[in-house]
Amino acid sequence: MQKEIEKKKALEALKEKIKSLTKYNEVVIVNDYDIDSCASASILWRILKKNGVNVKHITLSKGYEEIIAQKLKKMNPEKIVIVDYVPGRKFIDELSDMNITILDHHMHEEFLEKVDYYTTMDYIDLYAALSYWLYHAAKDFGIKNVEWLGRLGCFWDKCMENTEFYEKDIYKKEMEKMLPFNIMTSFSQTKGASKMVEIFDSSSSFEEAYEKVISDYDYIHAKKVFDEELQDVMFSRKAYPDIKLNIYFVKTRFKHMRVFVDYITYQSEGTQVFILNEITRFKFSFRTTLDINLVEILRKLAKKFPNFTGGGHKKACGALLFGENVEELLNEFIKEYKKAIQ
Ligand SMILES: [Mn+2]
Repeated sequence: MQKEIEKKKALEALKEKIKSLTKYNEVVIVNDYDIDSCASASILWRILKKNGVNVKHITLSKGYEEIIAQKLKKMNPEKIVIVDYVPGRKFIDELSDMNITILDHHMHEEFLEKVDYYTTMDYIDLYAALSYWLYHAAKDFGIKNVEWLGRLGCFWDKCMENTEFYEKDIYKKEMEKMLPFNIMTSFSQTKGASKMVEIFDSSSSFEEAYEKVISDYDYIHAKKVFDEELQDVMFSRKAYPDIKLNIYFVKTRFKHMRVFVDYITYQSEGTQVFILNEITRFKFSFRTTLDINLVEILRKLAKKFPNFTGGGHKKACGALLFGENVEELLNEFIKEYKKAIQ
């Protein structure tokens, strides 16, 4: 009951935010590379367009913030809306003269209060995709037929269980059908995601979007690479069965290891850590199905290791380590992790 009230509050506040966006003549929507972010961008695009706003899309991703900041300055739109993405401090400072709104569902970050900032987490401790919230808000703005986008977002943000979309074994049952979307957006830094948003905008059903994805030349190439690389990733596994922990070392031509992270964790129980060696830094993904808070563990690690930074959701986090001390960090992680699962 309490949850229902909070859910309603989160939704009402989101609708207020959207309403404030419809006042502008031109809006640029900035999205991340993942499916939820692309789906969110497409739902918001539909809503704003229908309400007379001139809307453009831009895809962002970590490592591209400087380029995109310059691009946005040149475009100089009346309003910038960032969906489902937590930008770096520098990005926010760089664009301090511009009119920015952030629509998000990650854990609240204080430094984002500098701009107009909305996260569902301020209203409800419920992990649901941003596209899920936008799908539910869309009806009020005269947009129907976007349930499939919210559903896709929930599937790839792995939060079906917190929504009406959940059924038993849904991840296993639908993996093959959903996988092409994730492969397409993860192969390139931003190109696949831009294409994904375009496909979402121009499709009126899941089936239509699916057909467009699987017949895309870039997708066909990426699928081949995915099949080859998956074998190596599985082979790299270091298992700690007594504490339900697996550590994977990823080597990939994909720009985002998330495609492997998702594919493996969706079929796993316990906690999975993925490490990608990017030469100048190590990239981490943490996932768990256990009742622990990964964000808290990462915050503790960041205090001990100044060259380590990370965050995200309780059960899914990303992090970066600038340096060589991976082993030391992993040992510390295992120590904190053991405390947390007790
Ligand atoms: Mn998301």
